[in-house]
Amino acid sequence: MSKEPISSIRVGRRRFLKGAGVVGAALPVAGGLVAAACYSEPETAKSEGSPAASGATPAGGGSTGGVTAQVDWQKIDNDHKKGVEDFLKNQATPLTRGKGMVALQPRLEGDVKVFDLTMDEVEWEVAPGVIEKGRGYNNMIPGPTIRVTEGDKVKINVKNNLTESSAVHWHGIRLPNKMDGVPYVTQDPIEPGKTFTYEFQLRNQGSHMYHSHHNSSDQVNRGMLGAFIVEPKDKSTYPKYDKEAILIMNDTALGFTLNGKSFPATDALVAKKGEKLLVRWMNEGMQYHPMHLHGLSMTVFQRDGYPINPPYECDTIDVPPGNRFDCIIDCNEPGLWAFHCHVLSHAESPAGFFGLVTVLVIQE
Ligand SMILES: [Cu+2]
Repeated sequence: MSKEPISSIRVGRRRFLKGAGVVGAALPVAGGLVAAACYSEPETAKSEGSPAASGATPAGGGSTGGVTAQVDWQKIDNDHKKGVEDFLKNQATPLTRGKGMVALQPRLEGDVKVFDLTMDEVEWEVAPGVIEKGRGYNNMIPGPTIRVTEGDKVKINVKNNLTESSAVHWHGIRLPNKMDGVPYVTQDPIEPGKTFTYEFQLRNQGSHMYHSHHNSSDQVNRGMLGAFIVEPKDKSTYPKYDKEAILIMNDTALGFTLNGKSFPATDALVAKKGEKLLVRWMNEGMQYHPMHLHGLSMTVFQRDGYPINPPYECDTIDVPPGNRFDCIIDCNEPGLWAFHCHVLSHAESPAGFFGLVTVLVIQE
C-alpha cells in the first residue's frame, strides 16, 4: 500500500472529478462544480438597464435592494465559483511557484544521518500572484520535511544565509539541553553567514516540528518552520494507515496558510474509498485553528507525540499554537468534502474561500 505523502499527489482535473465520481455521475455535492463549467448567467442579470447587462462594473456594497443588490450577489457567487475552479486547476498544475516540505534526504556518516539546512530569505508565492517576503529553510516554506526513526542518531548542519541571527529549536524532541536551540538560554545565536551543527539521538517518536527560536514572532511567522517526523521503532501498536498527509498551519505574516499556501493554492487530500488516511496536524501560527472536516470524522490518537487512550472521534479538531495532533480518517464516503478552519474569517470572505481551506477527495 502506498505511503506516498498526499502533498506529492497531483491529479488531472478530469481524473480528479472522475475519481470523485463527479464526471458522468451524480454526486449532489459535486454537482455545483460540474455546473460551474457550463454556468450561465441567471435571467435577472440580463434585465434591462442592469449594470451586468450593460457591462458596467458593479457598485460596491451598501444597497439593500434593486439592481445593485442583484449584481452584488452575482459577484459574490462568481468570485466563489472562480476560487473553487482555480483550486481544481491547482491540483492538475500548480497555480503558484514554489513548493515546501520536500523530503530532506540524509547522507550517512557511519551510523549518523547527516542533514543540511540553510536559512534563507525567500520571495514566496502564497496564492496566485501574491508574493510575500518570507523566510525559510532550503529556500522553501515550510522547510523540508525531516523523517527519521526512534533511536536514529542525527547531525544537522545549519547555515545562516539571513540578514539577521537565528537558531533552530527542535520542537517536541527530547534531546540534550545544549541542542535545544534557544539563543542565550542554550546557545549563542547563529549569526549571518555562520553555521551551527546540532547533534542528538531520537528518544521519542511522534509528529514534531523544527522552527526558529529567535525573533520568532517574525521569523516563524514568515516561514521558518518545518515538520520533523520521528517514526516509532516498534509499530505494532501504531494505527494502520494507507496514506499520510502533514498539514501545517500558519497565520499573520504570510496570511493564513496550509503548508505555506493559501486557498486556492492549497493541495487537496486525495484517497480512495476504504483507505485510511493519517493526518498530522501542526500549528506554527499564533492563533487557534479549529479544523473542520465535512461528512466524516477524525479519530485522534496522539497529541504532541504522546498517545491518547482511548482515542477520541471528532469532526472539528482545535489545534492550538505549538500543538500537534495525529488522527486517522476512515475514507468511507466518496465525494468532495470541504476541510477548513472554522474561525470563518480564516477561510472565507465575500470574495470566496481563502486561507485555511482544502478538500478531502474520496474516489470511488
Ligand atoms: Cu483558523
